[in-house]
Amino acid sequence: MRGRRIRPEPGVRGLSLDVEQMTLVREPAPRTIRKVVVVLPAYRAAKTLEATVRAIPRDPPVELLLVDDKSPDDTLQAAQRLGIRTIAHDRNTGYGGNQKTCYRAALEMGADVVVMLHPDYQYDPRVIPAMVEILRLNIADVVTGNRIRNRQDALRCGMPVWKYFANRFLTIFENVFMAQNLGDFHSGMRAYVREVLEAVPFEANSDDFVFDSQFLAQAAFLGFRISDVPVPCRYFHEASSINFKRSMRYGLLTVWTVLLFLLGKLGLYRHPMFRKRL
Ligand SMILES: Nc1nc2c(ncn2[C@@H]2O[C@H](COP(=O)(O)OP(=O)(O)O)[C@@H](O)[C@H]2O)c(=O)[nH]1
Ligand SMILES: [Mg+2]
Repeated sequence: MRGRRIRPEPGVRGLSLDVEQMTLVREPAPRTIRKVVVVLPAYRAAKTLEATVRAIPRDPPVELLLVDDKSPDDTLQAAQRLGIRTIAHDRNTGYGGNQKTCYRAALEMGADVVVMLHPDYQYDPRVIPAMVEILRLNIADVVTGNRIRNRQDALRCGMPVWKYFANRFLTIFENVFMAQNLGDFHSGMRAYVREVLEAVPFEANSDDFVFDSQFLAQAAFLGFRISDVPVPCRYFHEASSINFKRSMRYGLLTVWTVLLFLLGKLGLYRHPMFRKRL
Protein backbone atom coordinates (compact mmCIF):
# COMPACT_ATOMS: atom_id res chain seq x y z
CA MET A 1 0.00 0.00 0.00
CA ARG A 2 1.28 3.41 -0.89
CA GLY A 3 1.03 6.19 1.70
CA ARG A 4 -1.56 8.91 1.28
CA ARG A 5 -0.04 11.76 -0.65
CA ILE A 6 -0.45 15.41 0.10
CA ARG A 7 -1.02 17.23 -3.15
CA PRO A 8 0.50 20.67 -3.52
CA GLU A 9 -1.74 23.70 -3.53
CA PRO A 10 -2.68 24.71 -7.05
CA GLY A 11 0.11 26.86 -8.35
CA VAL A 12 2.81 25.27 -6.11
CA ARG A 13 5.04 23.19 -8.33
CA GLY A 14 7.00 20.04 -7.71
CA LEU A 15 6.02 19.28 -4.11
CA SER A 16 4.12 16.25 -2.91
CA LEU A 17 4.77 14.62 0.47
CA ASP A 18 4.30 11.04 1.52
CA VAL A 19 2.40 11.13 4.82
CA GLU A 20 3.59 7.66 5.87
CA GLN A 21 7.20 8.68 5.41
CA MET A 22 6.59 11.79 7.47
CA THR A 23 5.39 9.78 10.45
CA LEU A 24 8.24 7.26 10.51
CA VAL A 25 9.65 8.75 13.72
CA ARG A 26 6.89 8.02 16.19
CA GLU A 27 6.54 10.00 19.39
CA PRO A 28 5.72 7.91 22.48
CA ALA A 29 2.14 7.92 23.74
CA PRO A 30 1.08 10.57 26.27
CA ARG A 31 1.47 9.74 29.95
CA THR A 32 -1.19 9.51 32.60
CA ILE A 33 -0.32 11.89 35.41
CA ARG A 34 -2.42 11.50 38.53
CA LYS A 35 -0.38 13.23 41.14
CA VAL A 36 1.88 16.27 40.88
CA VAL A 37 3.94 17.14 43.96
CA VAL A 38 5.64 20.54 44.13
CA VAL A 39 8.62 20.32 46.47
CA LEU A 40 10.02 23.46 48.09
CA PRO A 41 13.57 23.01 49.41
CA ALA A 42 13.56 25.85 51.91
CA TYR A 43 16.22 27.76 53.76
CA ARG A 44 15.55 31.22 55.19
CA ALA A 45 12.35 31.45 53.12
CA ALA A 46 10.07 33.03 55.78
CA LYS A 47 9.68 36.30 53.89
CA THR A 48 9.08 34.86 50.44
CA LEU A 49 7.25 31.59 51.08
CA GLU A 50 3.70 32.92 51.15
CA ALA A 51 4.07 34.88 47.91
CA THR A 52 5.61 31.82 46.22
CA VAL A 53 2.89 29.46 47.41
CA ARG A 54 0.06 31.84 46.47
CA ALA A 55 1.46 32.13 42.95
CA ILE A 56 1.39 28.35 42.33
CA PRO A 57 -1.55 27.49 40.02
CA ARG A 58 -3.89 24.76 41.29
CA ASP A 59 -4.94 23.51 37.87
CA PRO A 60 -3.80 20.79 37.46
CA PRO A 61 -4.14 20.11 41.19
CA VAL A 62 -0.83 19.90 43.03
CA GLU A 63 0.27 18.79 46.48
CA LEU A 64 2.91 20.86 48.21
CA LEU A 65 5.79 19.61 50.31
CA LEU A 66 8.26 21.88 52.06
CA VAL A 67 11.51 20.68 53.57
CA ASP A 68 13.05 23.14 55.99
CA ASP A 69 16.80 22.81 56.31
CA LYS A 70 16.95 24.08 59.91
CA SER A 71 16.42 27.70 58.88
CA PRO A 72 17.32 30.22 61.57
CA ASP A 73 14.25 32.33 60.65
CA ASP A 74 10.51 31.52 60.82
CA THR A 75 10.34 29.42 57.64
CA LEU A 76 8.86 26.46 59.52
CA GLN A 77 6.17 28.53 61.22
CA ALA A 78 5.33 30.26 57.92
CA ALA A 79 4.87 26.86 56.24
CA GLN A 80 2.70 25.59 59.07
CA ARG A 81 0.59 28.77 58.97
CA LEU A 82 -0.05 28.12 55.28
CA GLY A 83 -1.04 24.53 56.05
CA ILE A 84 1.70 23.01 53.89
CA ARG A 85 2.93 19.50 54.52
CA THR A 86 6.33 20.03 56.08
CA ILE A 87 9.43 18.05 56.93
CA ALA A 88 11.92 19.71 59.27
CA HIS A 89 15.58 18.73 59.24
CA ASP A 90 17.03 18.61 62.74
CA ARG A 91 20.32 19.94 61.40
CA ASN A 92 21.39 21.98 58.38
CA THR A 93 22.35 19.55 55.61
CA GLY A 94 22.79 21.98 52.69
CA TYR A 95 20.88 22.58 49.49
CA GLY A 96 21.56 19.14 47.95
CA GLY A 97 20.79 17.38 51.22
CA ASN A 98 17.51 19.24 51.33
CA GLN A 99 16.54 18.08 47.83
CA LYS A 100 17.33 14.47 48.73
CA THR A 101 14.70 14.62 51.48
CA CYS A 102 12.29 16.35 49.06
CA TYR A 103 12.58 13.67 46.37
CA ARG A 104 12.56 10.74 48.76
CA ALA A 105 9.36 12.03 50.37
CA ALA A 106 7.69 12.94 47.05
CA LEU A 107 8.29 9.40 45.76
CA GLU A 108 6.79 8.01 48.96
CA MET A 109 3.76 10.26 48.43
CA GLY A 110 3.24 8.50 45.08
CA ALA A 111 4.06 11.46 42.84
CA ASP A 112 3.92 10.85 39.09
CA VAL A 113 5.55 14.23 38.50
CA VAL A 114 7.74 16.15 40.93
CA VAL A 115 8.26 19.89 40.44
CA MET A 116 11.15 21.42 42.37
CA LEU A 117 10.67 25.13 43.03
CA HIS A 118 12.82 27.45 45.14
CA PRO A 119 10.55 29.11 47.68
CA ASP A 120 12.39 32.43 47.27
CA TYR A 121 9.83 33.95 44.89
CA GLN A 122 12.45 34.15 42.17
CA TYR A 123 10.71 32.02 39.55
CA ASP A 124 7.21 32.63 38.21
CA PRO A 125 5.22 29.49 39.13
CA ARG A 126 2.59 30.21 36.47
CA VAL A 127 4.63 28.09 34.06
CA ILE A 128 4.24 24.93 36.20
CA PRO A 129 1.15 23.72 34.24
CA ALA A 130 3.09 24.18 30.97
CA MET A 131 5.98 22.11 32.34
CA VAL A 132 3.62 19.37 33.50
CA GLU A 133 1.88 19.37 30.12
CA ILE A 134 5.17 18.80 28.28
CA LEU A 135 5.81 15.82 30.56
CA ARG A 136 2.24 14.57 30.07
CA LEU A 137 2.58 14.74 26.29
CA ASN A 138 5.74 12.65 26.74
CA ILE A 139 7.84 15.19 24.85
CA ALA A 140 10.43 15.21 27.64
CA ASP A 141 11.24 13.46 30.93
CA VAL A 142 12.71 16.54 32.60
CA VAL A 143 11.63 20.14 32.05
CA THR A 144 13.64 23.04 33.40
CA GLY A 145 12.64 26.69 33.71
CA ASN A 146 14.84 28.87 31.51
CA ARG A 147 15.44 32.31 33.06
CA ILE A 148 17.42 33.55 30.08
CA ARG A 149 15.34 34.33 27.01
CA ASN A 150 17.87 36.95 26.02
CA ARG A 151 20.56 39.03 27.71
CA GLN A 152 18.49 42.18 27.96
CA ASP A 153 15.59 40.46 29.74
CA ALA A 154 17.87 38.57 32.13
CA LEU A 155 19.71 41.71 33.17
CA ARG A 156 16.52 43.76 33.36
CA CYS A 157 15.02 41.29 35.84
CA GLY A 158 18.04 42.00 38.04
CA MET A 159 20.38 39.08 37.36
CA PRO A 160 23.86 40.33 38.32
CA VAL A 161 26.06 40.77 35.24
CA TRP A 162 28.74 38.35 36.51
CA LYS A 163 26.07 35.70 37.25
CA TYR A 164 24.65 36.17 33.78
CA PHE A 165 28.01 35.62 32.05
CA ALA A 166 29.02 32.76 34.36
CA ASN A 167 25.70 31.07 33.64
CA ARG A 168 26.04 31.54 29.89
CA PHE A 169 29.56 30.13 29.73
CA LEU A 170 28.75 27.16 31.97
CA THR A 171 25.49 26.46 30.16
CA ILE A 172 27.19 26.53 26.73
CA PHE A 173 29.95 24.25 28.04
CA GLU A 174 27.39 21.80 29.45
CA ASN A 175 25.28 21.87 26.29
CA VAL A 176 28.26 21.15 24.05
CA PHE A 177 29.83 18.38 26.09
CA MET A 178 26.62 16.70 27.23
CA ALA A 179 24.91 17.07 23.83
CA GLN A 180 21.98 19.05 25.20
CA ASN A 181 20.22 22.28 24.28
CA LEU A 182 19.08 24.04 27.44
CA GLY A 183 18.87 27.78 27.91
CA ASP A 184 19.72 27.72 31.61
CA PHE A 185 21.46 24.74 33.17
CA HIS A 186 21.31 26.32 36.63
CA SER A 187 17.66 26.86 37.15
CA GLY A 188 15.94 26.44 40.51
CA MET A 189 12.74 25.35 38.83
CA ARG A 190 12.57 21.86 37.40
CA ALA A 191 9.99 19.15 36.78
CA TYR A 192 10.71 15.43 36.58
CA VAL A 193 8.66 12.36 35.86
CA ARG A 194 8.80 9.69 38.52
CA GLU A 195 10.98 7.36 36.42
CA VAL A 196 13.80 9.92 36.43
CA LEU A 197 13.85 10.13 40.22
CA GLU A 198 13.73 6.36 40.46
CA ALA A 199 16.63 5.87 38.07
CA VAL A 200 19.02 8.67 39.04
CA PRO A 201 21.17 7.67 42.04
CA PHE A 202 20.79 11.10 43.65
CA GLU A 203 21.23 9.84 47.22
CA ALA A 204 25.00 9.69 46.73
CA ASN A 205 25.22 13.19 45.23
CA SER A 206 26.71 16.23 46.92
CA ASP A 207 24.76 17.87 49.75
CA ASP A 208 25.83 21.23 48.37
CA PHE A 209 24.72 23.28 45.35
CA VAL A 210 26.50 21.10 42.78
CA PHE A 211 23.72 18.56 43.44
CA ASP A 212 21.75 20.38 40.74
CA SER A 213 24.48 19.98 38.10
CA GLN A 214 25.05 16.37 39.04
CA PHE A 215 21.36 15.58 38.72
CA LEU A 216 21.01 16.97 35.19
CA ALA A 217 24.25 15.29 34.11
CA GLN A 218 22.96 11.98 35.48
CA ALA A 219 19.59 12.37 33.75
CA ALA A 220 21.36 13.17 30.46
CA PHE A 221 23.80 10.28 30.91
CA LEU A 222 20.97 7.82 31.48
CA GLY A 223 19.30 8.98 28.27
CA PHE A 224 16.38 10.96 29.69
CA ARG A 225 15.07 13.75 27.48
CA ILE A 226 15.66 17.17 29.03
CA SER A 227 13.85 20.23 27.74
CA ASP A 228 12.98 23.71 28.94
CA VAL A 229 10.34 26.40 29.04
CA PRO A 230 10.94 30.14 29.52
CA VAL A 231 10.26 31.37 33.05
CA PRO A 232 10.07 35.02 34.09
CA CYS A 233 12.22 35.62 37.16
CA ARG A 234 13.12 38.35 39.62
CA TYR A 235 16.23 39.14 41.57
CA PHE A 236 16.09 40.84 44.95
CA HIS A 237 17.97 40.43 48.20
CA GLU A 238 16.04 37.42 49.56
CA ALA A 239 15.98 35.66 46.17
CA SER A 240 19.71 35.50 45.68
CA SER A 241 22.17 34.83 48.47
CA ILE A 242 24.93 32.82 46.82
CA ASN A 243 28.07 34.91 46.77
CA PHE A 244 30.94 35.00 44.29
CA LYS A 245 33.15 32.53 46.18
CA ARG A 246 30.42 29.89 46.53
CA SER A 247 29.44 30.39 42.90
CA MET A 248 33.05 29.85 41.80
CA ARG A 249 33.18 26.60 43.77
CA TYR A 250 29.87 25.56 42.23
CA GLY A 251 31.17 26.41 38.74
CA LEU A 252 34.37 24.40 39.13
CA LEU A 253 32.53 21.38 40.54
CA THR A 254 30.07 21.63 37.64
CA VAL A 255 32.97 21.52 35.15
CA TRP A 256 34.32 18.48 37.01
CA THR A 257 30.91 16.79 36.77
CA VAL A 258 30.84 17.36 33.00
CA LEU A 259 34.34 15.88 32.68
CA LEU A 260 33.19 12.77 34.57
CA PHE A 261 30.20 12.60 32.23
CA LEU A 262 32.57 12.66 29.24
CA LEU A 263 34.86 9.99 30.70
CA GLY A 264 31.79 7.80 31.20
CA LYS A 265 30.50 8.38 27.68
CA LEU A 266 33.92 7.67 26.19
CA GLY A 267 33.97 4.37 28.07
CA LEU A 268 37.15 5.30 29.98
CA TYR A 269 35.73 5.51 33.48
CA ARG A 270 32.19 5.24 34.75
CA HIS A 271 31.77 7.16 37.98
CA PRO A 272 29.21 5.56 40.35
CA MET A 273 27.02 8.66 40.02
CA PHE A 274 26.22 7.53 36.45
CA ARG A 275 25.05 4.04 37.42
CA LYS A 276 21.31 3.59 37.26
CA ARG A 277 19.61 3.17 40.63
CA LEU A 278 16.99 0.53 39.83
N1 LIG B 1 19.35 23.90 52.39
C1 LIG B 1 20.02 25.00 52.16
N2 LIG B 1 19.59 25.76 51.15
C2 LIG B 1 20.24 26.89 50.90
C3 LIG B 1 21.37 27.30 51.63
N3 LIG B 1 21.79 28.49 51.10
C4 LIG B 1 20.93 28.79 50.09
N4 LIG B 1 19.98 27.83 49.97
C5 LIG B 1 18.88 27.74 49.03
O1 LIG B 1 19.41 27.57 47.75
C6 LIG B 1 18.56 28.15 46.77
C7 LIG B 1 19.40 28.93 45.80
O2 LIG B 1 20.02 29.99 46.45
P1 LIG B 1 19.85 31.47 45.94
O3 LIG B 1 20.53 32.35 46.90
O4 LIG B 1 18.41 31.74 45.69
O5 LIG B 1 20.66 31.42 44.57
P2 LIG B 1 20.48 32.26 43.24
O6 LIG B 1 19.05 32.67 43.14
O7 LIG B 1 20.89 31.34 42.15
O8 LIG B 1 21.39 33.43 43.34
C8 LIG B 1 17.53 28.98 47.54
O9 LIG B 1 16.27 28.35 47.48
C9 LIG B 1 18.05 28.99 48.96
O10 LIG B 1 17.01 28.93 49.90
C10 LIG B 1 21.81 26.45 52.69
O11 LIG B 1 22.79 26.69 53.39
N5 LIG B 1 21.09 25.31 52.91
MG1 LIG C 1 17.25 32.32 44.15
